[in-house]
Amino acid sequence: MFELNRGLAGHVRDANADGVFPVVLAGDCNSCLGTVAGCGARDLGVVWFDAHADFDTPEDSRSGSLDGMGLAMLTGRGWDALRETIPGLAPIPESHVVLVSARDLEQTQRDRLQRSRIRCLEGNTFSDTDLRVALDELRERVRRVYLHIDLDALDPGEGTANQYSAPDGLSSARLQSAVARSSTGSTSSQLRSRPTTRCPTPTDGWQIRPPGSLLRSSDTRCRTTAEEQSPGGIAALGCARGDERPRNHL
Ligand SMILES: [Mn+2]
Repeated sequence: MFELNRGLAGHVRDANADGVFPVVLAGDCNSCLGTVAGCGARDLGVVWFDAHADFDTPEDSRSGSLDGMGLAMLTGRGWDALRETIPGLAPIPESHVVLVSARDLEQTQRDRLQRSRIRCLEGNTFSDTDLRVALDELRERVRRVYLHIDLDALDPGEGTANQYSAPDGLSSARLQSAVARSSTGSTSSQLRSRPTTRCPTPTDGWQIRPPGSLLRSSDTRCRTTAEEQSPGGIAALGCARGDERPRNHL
């Protein structure tokens, strides 16, 4: 995973240097590490859509799942030595993170979140005003936003993104609206990238690319596919194999 993110950081950095908007389609939320490293952590905020907090460290995880540690690592907790091997990666302050739709939380995970400075808008219980206030406060602290979308933020009634989907998530319309709000006022240079996760089905015709691969705006075929299949600008996930569900928590 760390080796993959070292490579991803370089691709994202190159895309930014070329003036290309980076959209990372990944089957693993830990792609956040290489993506943020490639964009640079300075003045960067994070809006993280996910049914889960991904805020465990090896010391406090009960599952041992590395995929449940992405946001913890991004904010500077756990795997210190290996994180340092990702060029350009620096911790994002917790106060620069808005976590949206997390609800599949053990009590210890909930307690850790509450002790942190991460702003959490839980499940589908928050109002549009709650979201607007959280985003306004974030914009006062940062100049750019890294938008991370794990599609298990969606309610299972809308679609099942992975085997860890949980009830009481967002409707598709609400997710798209929230993503749009998160992007409002951002230029392509301010909204640095949009990693997304989604498990494609064999029949839906999405372009599949290896985990961590990068779509560049010059790649007309893939860009068009993502836009066509994802009205509202929510892009797709590339899984390792087209008809295989992710085996790990996203
Ligand atoms: Mn998740």
